[in-house]
Amino acid sequence: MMKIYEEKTAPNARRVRMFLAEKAISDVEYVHVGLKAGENISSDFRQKNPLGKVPVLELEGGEFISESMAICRYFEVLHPANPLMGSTALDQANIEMWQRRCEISFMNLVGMGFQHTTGYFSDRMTPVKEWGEECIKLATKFMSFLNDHLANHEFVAGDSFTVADITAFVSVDFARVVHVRIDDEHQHLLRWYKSIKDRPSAQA
Ligand SMILES: N[C@@H](CCC(=O)N[C@@H](CS)C(=O)NCC(=O)O)C(=O)O
Repeated sequence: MMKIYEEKTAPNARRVRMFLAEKAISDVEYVHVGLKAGENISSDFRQKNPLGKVPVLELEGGEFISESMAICRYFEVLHPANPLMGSTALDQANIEMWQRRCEISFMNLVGMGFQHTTGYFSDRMTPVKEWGEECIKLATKFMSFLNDHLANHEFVAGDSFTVADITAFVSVDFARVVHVRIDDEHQHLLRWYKSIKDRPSAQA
């Protein structure tokens, strides 16, 4: 059976679990990797991913794939029904554009905000509190931008649920660790968030 090395609370791991739940793919064994304990930076784990990050997919043939979006892409190609990464060239480009916007200008900033303000990984990096605070500010600004975008769009990348919604949704939830929540005035973002939260995959 395929394996996914991950930690349940890690947002990147959640993106992959949500993606697989949407695709109804369940023939995967989840293997816990303790991040705080540094199991992911052990030399053994670096054989699976030299960057020492989760999630990592191990195929039955022994190949390893890391990077959440690469893992999702692998499953998208094998299970094209219910496309989450687009079918036409235009759809694929639009979804990729929004996925990257959400990942680069939101998810990664929340992650840096978390790491640099809490010192959670201070055994392996040097936290810079001011940088963390700036990242949180920028991530909060992105939520406002997303709210405006969602005023005219049902989903992040057009008319249907896609991987861009997964990245944005997981980032909103993860933002709680840095005490950022959706502003009551951001009605469009709230409407969208509630609709995604109601999907069974949000519990994955
Ligand atoms: N770009 C990577 C990011 C992977 C990543 O940063 N994973 C985090 C968990 S969400 C991790 O392994 N952190 C442990 C560490 O930095 O030591 C992806 O999309 O999978």
